[in-house]
Amino acid sequence: MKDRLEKIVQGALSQIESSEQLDKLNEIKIAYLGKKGELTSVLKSMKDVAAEDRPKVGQMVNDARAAIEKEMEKKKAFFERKLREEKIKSETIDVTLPGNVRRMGHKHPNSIALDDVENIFIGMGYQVIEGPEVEYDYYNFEALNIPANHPAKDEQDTFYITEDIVLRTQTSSVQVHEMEKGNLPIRMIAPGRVFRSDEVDATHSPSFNQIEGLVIDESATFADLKGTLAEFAKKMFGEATKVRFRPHHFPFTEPSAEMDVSCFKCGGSGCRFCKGEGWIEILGCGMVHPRVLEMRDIDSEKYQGFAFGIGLERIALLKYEIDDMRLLYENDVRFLEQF
Ligand code: 2NM
Repeated sequence: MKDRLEKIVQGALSQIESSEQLDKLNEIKIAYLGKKGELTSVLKSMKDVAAEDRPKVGQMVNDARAAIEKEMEKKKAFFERKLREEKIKSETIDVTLPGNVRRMGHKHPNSIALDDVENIFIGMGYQVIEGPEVEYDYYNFEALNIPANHPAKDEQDTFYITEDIVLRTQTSSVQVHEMEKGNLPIRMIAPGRVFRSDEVDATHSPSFNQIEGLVIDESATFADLKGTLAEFAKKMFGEATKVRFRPHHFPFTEPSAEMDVSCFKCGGSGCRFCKGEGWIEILGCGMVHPRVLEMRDIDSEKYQGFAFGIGLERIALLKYEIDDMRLLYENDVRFLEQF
């Protein structure tokens, strides 16, 4: 009997020893200590043991059970500790790992340049006013003193919808609408898309953006025009920027001029950026032609105004040193990400 018990205990202990997970322990428990287990069957055979030996054998069976249970508890505690350690390890957060990169959206260089221009003029008390891209020939040309035989009206240059409706070629049409309202004085800029029948190349596109400015009051002079645009140039291209005005011709202004800024790359000494000139052409401007005022029933003896037109893409290309206008329209993310 003693041998049998020892064998059972040995068998149980070696199985416990070699078990590799919690489930296995349960199987061992059932196999040895369960209702039909090996140790239980020993107890059942007690009736065959002589009465005087029964207490001793009973004690031995109890010791065997205790020995197996003790080892089982030890192994169970070992498994539980191991599981807990594995769980803690798998849930550990390494706060020193680099973060997941989130790609941010970017403003288009045109939008950045437009925001800059708008903010400068808003700071000088101008209103930002928008208007239609499809316009009557009258508002786009005639009201701006552009005669019927002017080359700009040629079908080669202008997109015609009908004989008297066009895609606007300049945003001055918005200013004609504003003058028509008759609320003087006017101090406004009109930003927006304009259309000209141009072939696409590094400096041309059939659709681009303009910002046209208009001031009309009882005292606006060419000196005000120069002071305003010189201030704009400083704010836009840096405080060291100088300006110069060259006589020009536009049908809607008299006198008219083009304004250059000193090259903000070389400061005016001449470099590749300004093609050795030291100056870069930025905009056209002038005093509003009296005929343009009179057509809108504004008394040109009492009121005068100045106006200017800026190409937005030209400013964006210069400011960000982009050498091909087409890049502004392709919306290649690799390009846009740089701004
Ligand atoms: C330019 C150049 C010079 C201009 C004129 C007007 C208006 F409506 F008052 F007649 N708006 N914009 C103007 C003047 C535009 O663009 C190069």
